[in-house]
Amino acid sequence: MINDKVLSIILGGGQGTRLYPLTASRSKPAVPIAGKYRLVDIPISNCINSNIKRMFVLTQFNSASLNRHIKNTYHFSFFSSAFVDVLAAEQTPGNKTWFQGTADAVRQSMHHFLEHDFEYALILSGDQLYQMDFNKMIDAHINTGADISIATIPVNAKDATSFGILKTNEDNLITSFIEKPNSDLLPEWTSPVSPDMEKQGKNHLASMGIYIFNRDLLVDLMNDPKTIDFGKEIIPQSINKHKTISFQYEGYWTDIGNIDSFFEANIGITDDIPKFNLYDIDQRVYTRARILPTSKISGTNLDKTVIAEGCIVHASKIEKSVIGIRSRIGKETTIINTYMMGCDAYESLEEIEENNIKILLGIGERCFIKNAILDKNIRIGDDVRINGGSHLEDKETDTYVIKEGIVVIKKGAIIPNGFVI
Ligand code: ADQ
Ligand code: ADP
Repeated sequence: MINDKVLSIILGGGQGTRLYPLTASRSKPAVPIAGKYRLVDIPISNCINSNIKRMFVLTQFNSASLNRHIKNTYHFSFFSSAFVDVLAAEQTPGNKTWFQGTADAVRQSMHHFLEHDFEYALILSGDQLYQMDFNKMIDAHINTGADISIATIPVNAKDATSFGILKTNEDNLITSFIEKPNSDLLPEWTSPVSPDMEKQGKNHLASMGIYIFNRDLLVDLMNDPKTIDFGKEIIPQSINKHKTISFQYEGYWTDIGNIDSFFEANIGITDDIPKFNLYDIDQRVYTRARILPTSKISGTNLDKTVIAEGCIVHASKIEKSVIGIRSRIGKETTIINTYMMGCDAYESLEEIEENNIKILLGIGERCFIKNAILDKNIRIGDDVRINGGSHLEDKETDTYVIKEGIVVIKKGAIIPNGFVI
């Protein structure tokens, strides 16, 4: 059964500069995560699991890879009204600019949404890792007679400055809201939270950037072209004017907007009990069914490591790492605390011979790689040493970027034998 009252709008990303260089040649929703998925699979899967099967993904760049992934992954029955459509910023006679912000992205795409019947618009962020049943939030929205609902989560003071912070009354009505407050303002912005959250020092209530709007109100709010962002204008201006309700969530939720949090979220899935549970059959994460062979591993000591399908691994040791689809790793290589995204294709023995390829796709022999993200289709030669960590300064070269100690090897980069970072 499809929830035919709700239309989902996934904010796929602006220019994605904080995730550079992973977004150098692809839009943010297409960034590969957890060895075999892409960022956009998370909100799409949450919607499918909540029976919301009409989705628009708004993105600044119309990347071929995003369209290809969505087209190849989300096939719905011919007889169903379900769809996932990508809407990229487009020039029309009335609109000559790119999306200026999140509200502007929704405004510019409004004519596409209004072709569909819906009562509630569910607006989601494209760069968050979480598993949430949206039906509970929709029920609360309807039962409280809200105009707008915002999903909220308790956070600590360190994180609070990166989020919209709000206060509620005893009926969960939001009474005040401030977008990304300075730390000196935080003492005025605490909220009563559960004893468990209190113990973790999480006594500020943050917006998760997940909103439900009643259709007519959204149409109305989008009529004002001066409002650019939900967080900066639409939400603060709606408090005390429209009935805006907080729907408090206490499960795992993380924003993966920058390299540091992206890295942490990926490595996090190697934990004994990962906070993001890919093994929950009721909360499946969907992605493209690629029909790859099983992975083949020889002589490797594996510890807390996740290996996707189609890999050929001869490494001596892999620890606390995520190894993506079709990865090839040579003998006597050690990999620690690293996210390797994998490859789009295999190289055949004929190709290697005919093209006289010296450095093969994947990682060569006797390498040491630690604290790194290896984008897709990289070629790392033999005896390469990549030792990421806080001792390294931020830097960019043709083949890699260092951000907060994490070495990011760019997509398709060739790292010669013996290279040291
Ligand atoms: P931010 O995440 O900082 O805060 P923003 O940068 O506007 O807000 O991004 C929200 C979502 O929209 C992200 O998924 C982003 O990729 C996407 N996005 C940004 N610009 C876009 C554009 N031009 N076109 C399409 N998509 C775009 C917001 C709220 C805070 C809240 C946090 C929770 O403003 O109040 O606390 O989300 O993460
Ligand atoms: P990304 O967005 O991750 O940077 P793309 O989606 O653009 O990458 O490319 C991935 C797709 O391209 C894969 O689905 C794969 O089928 C195809 N592809 C890329 N390189 C090759 C290749 N050398 N041979 C065959 N297919 C390829």
